[in-house]
Amino acid sequence: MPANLTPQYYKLEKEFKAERDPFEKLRLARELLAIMPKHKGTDKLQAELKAKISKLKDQVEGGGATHGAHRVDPFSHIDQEGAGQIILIGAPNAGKSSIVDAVTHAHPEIADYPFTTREPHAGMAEWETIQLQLIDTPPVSAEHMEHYIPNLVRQADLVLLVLDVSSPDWATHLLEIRERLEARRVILSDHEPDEVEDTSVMYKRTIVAAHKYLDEGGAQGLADVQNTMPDYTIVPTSVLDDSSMTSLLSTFFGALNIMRIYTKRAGQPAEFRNPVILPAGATVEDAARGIHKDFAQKLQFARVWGHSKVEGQRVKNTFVLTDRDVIEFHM
Ligand SMILES: Nc1nc2c(ncn2[C@@H]2O[C@H](COP(=O)(O)OP(=O)(O)OP(=O)(O)O)[C@@H](O)[C@H]2O)c(=O)[nH]1
Ligand SMILES: [Mg+2]
Repeated sequence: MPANLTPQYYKLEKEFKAERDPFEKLRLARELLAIMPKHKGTDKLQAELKAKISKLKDQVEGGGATHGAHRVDPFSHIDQEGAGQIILIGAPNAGKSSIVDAVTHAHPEIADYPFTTREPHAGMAEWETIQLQLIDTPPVSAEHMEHYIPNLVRQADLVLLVLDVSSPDWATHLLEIRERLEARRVILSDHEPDEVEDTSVMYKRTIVAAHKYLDEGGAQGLADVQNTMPDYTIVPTSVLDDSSMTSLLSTFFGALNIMRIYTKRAGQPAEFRNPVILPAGATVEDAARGIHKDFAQKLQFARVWGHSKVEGQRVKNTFVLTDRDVIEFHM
């Protein structure tokens, strides 16, 4: 019985065969299985593909000890730390490492020649009472993009697209970066749509750093970026302007759509150092669960102070919290 595979299948299969990165290969294999027509004629193909998926799964999950050690690409995943993971993407020399150097304790190599950064590196930035994780990456250009970059972008909460606005080349670089990522089904976007028709495509919320805006030509470049990308949040940045770095971190916090909830024990002051980080719109019950999974079940009531226009009132478990609320749980 003929398999009757579609042109779409053959196209994807070609991509699958050419892909070297195991994470991406696994994703493509699952996609292939999903679009494969399911009938007698494809039974053998389906079984083969399922075996490949299982092998790739072992590989990316670091398992499969019984099958011998598999080499896993060390750069395809960076463990999330802090309240959000932000990946910096940009052309060679745009200033990505300089930004990471300015706002975190990491000290990446910075130089006035392109392709200085060879590997991704994470650094933690402190903003008010929270920590944000920034990932510095090797540059993306028309000639080259490290194969793991799209995966890192997929896994991050937010992208910071770094454009050197003091150079008129920023527009060409923007186009090249977009094209490179779109070829790997990652679309930099001013917002993440609620629904996407093609689930293999990922839209990633992107903030733009109009970097080196204080340099010669920077003011014009900034204005041009604002005109070209009217729907994006654009932050003028320069390592010569400390306040621009603080604005950047505060913009990240806003775009992450999260809130900080502080806890207190009855009769004691609130603990303002380690907030519970929750998605905006979370409830008292979500906050309890965020601390411990048993907490939510045992919870009798809570009192909330702060920005939700309540001052220590008893509230229901379904009460919707606001950023910087203080909560006291009663079990
Ligand atoms: N004038 C000025 N120079 C900057 C600024 N930010 C970075 N630079 C300079 O720009 C050059 C490139 O900076 P990097 O931070 O290494 O750029 P990168 O994007 O990490 O470069 P690659 O690792 O090659 O992709 C260096 O000479 C920096 O000193 C800035 O805000 N203003
Ligand atoms: Mg760099």
